[in-house]
This record gives sequence, structure tokens and C-alpha cells, in this order.
Amino acid sequence: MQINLKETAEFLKTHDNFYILTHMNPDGDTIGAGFALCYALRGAGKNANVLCSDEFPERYGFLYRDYEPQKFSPDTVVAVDIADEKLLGTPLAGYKGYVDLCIDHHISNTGYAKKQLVYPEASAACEVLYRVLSEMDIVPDILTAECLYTGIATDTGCFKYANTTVLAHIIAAKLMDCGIDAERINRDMFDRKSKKRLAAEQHILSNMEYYLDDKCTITAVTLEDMEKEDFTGDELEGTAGMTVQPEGIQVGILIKEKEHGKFKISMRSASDIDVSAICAKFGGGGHTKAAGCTIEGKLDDIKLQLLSATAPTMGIDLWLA
Ligand SMILES: [Mn+2]
Repeated sequence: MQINLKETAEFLKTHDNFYILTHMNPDGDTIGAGFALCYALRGAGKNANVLCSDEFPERYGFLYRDYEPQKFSPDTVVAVDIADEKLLGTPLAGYKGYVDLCIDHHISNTGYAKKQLVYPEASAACEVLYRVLSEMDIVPDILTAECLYTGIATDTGCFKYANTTVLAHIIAAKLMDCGIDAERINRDMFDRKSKKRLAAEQHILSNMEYYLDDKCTITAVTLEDMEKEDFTGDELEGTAGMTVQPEGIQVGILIKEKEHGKFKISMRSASDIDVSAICAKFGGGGHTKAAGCTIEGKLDDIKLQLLSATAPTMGIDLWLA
């Protein structure tokens, strides 16, 4: 059931022992929202822990460097930035059907939670959460503000993507007013790169393949590539945008092998093409310009399936192309 800001604020105020769930393959938004909510709730005298099926990538370490899990028995489960229970991942799968509240911004949210505050027009779950905290009259401390800012900055690609609304800028400005070092956060998130990250980017640039009248790129990264070129899946986070960098490209596809024969697909649109609709054909989803899905099989077959699904959106008959 969709509830409003006021009801969400009331719900958080009237509960005390929270487990906060973040999605698998965690990104800046789910991590930022998870810890921001945790710190805000702890600040209000409640118990809260943040859970995730996967390890948090090192680069977000500044958001949880002093975090320690608390010992308590939870009575309330909140999910942040999680569009679908499947994204809880295997270690957290036991919470399926037990999520009391979901705070999210995915249009594809499946409505799995008992109560949900989903604003598809919001740039990030962190933007929605900022509005909830305001409704609760909570002024974020610096660390909480850094969490929220990081979520908005990363989900908007440093305030560049189509989801960067007026409100996203206003909230970012208010977070800057809380005393955060936005310059450092943006430098760390977008400019500074580890050697492994650069190896990952190098792989993407040198393995990009052009299809569909040069309107679509596909870049594949296999487990073997990662092993050979010395980078991991962590370094690929946030690289999907590179697939639509070439001039004239409308859709970019990044294929990452997660485990043998199982591939995580990230699709980006640099046009009016709705990639969440394409991903939905493979059981995935997301946003119109950034979406994903998981496909099992052989890499060449998967490429063909993805091209077959993408070609009609460009008015191309794949068999003549
Ligand atoms: Mn998000």
C-alpha cells in the first residue's frame, strides 16, 4: 500500500527496532539511504542496523567508517532503494514477505512491501528519504547529510542525468548547507579512480562493439577478462554510462558475467528509447534511461537476444541489418 510522507514519518516515529535492508550489488544510493536512515533513527533514540547481501564497496567506506551493528531484536524491516524483493539477494532472502516499509524511487517497484513510499519522479531513494526526515523535523548531521548527498550525486551521475530535477538540486543545496564537503565527495565518487577501476574502464573502451547501424554498443566483461586484466565486479559499478558515450549511440549495453554462465545486463539510453521496457522482457526493470536484468546462457546467444529486443525500438529489422 502506497502511503504518503506524513504517514511514513509517523510510521518511523512509532516504531523502535529497525533492520534496514539495502539491495545486492549495493550502490551509492542504497548505501547512502541505508546509513542515513540508520543514523537518523539512532539519533532519535531508536535501534537500527543496516543489512546487505553483499559487502559494501570500499569507495563508500567514509559513509560507515564508525558504524557498529547493535544487538537488539528487530520488530520492523525497512527496505531502501529496493525495487523488487529479488534484489535482496540470497543471504537476505529470508526477509521476503516481511518488509514493513519500502522507501524507493523506482517506477518498476513491485509493491512487495506492506507499506511503501515510492516517488518515481525522485532522483534517488536518498531524495525521498530526505523528504521523510524533513517531515520528521530531523535536521541531518554532517555524516547523515553526506550519506544523502552521496546517494543523490551517484544516482544522478553527478547531477547530469535526466533524473536531475529542480528538487534534486534544491535538496543537494540544503545538504551542502548542513556542512558537508561536496567537492571531496564528488572528487572521490567521479574523478578519483583506482588502478583496478582504470583497468575496468580500459577493458570497456577496448572491447566495445557497435551494432544496429552504429546506434547500439555492447560491451561484455567475462570472469576470465576480470581475472586476466586484474579488476573485479566492484570496479564495474557505475561504468554502464560509458556504453553510451560514443557519438550517435542511442542504447548502450554492458554485460557482466556474475558467475559462470550467469550475466548481469546493464542498459543505458541516450535517446527516447525506454530501456526499462527492453529489460522487462528479460524479467528485469529500472528506469527509462537506466535499467538492468539478469540472463543465463551463452554470451553470444545473450547478445543476439538483447539485439533482437533492441532493434525494433530503433525501427531496425535485425535480420536485414
Ligand atoms: Mn537509487
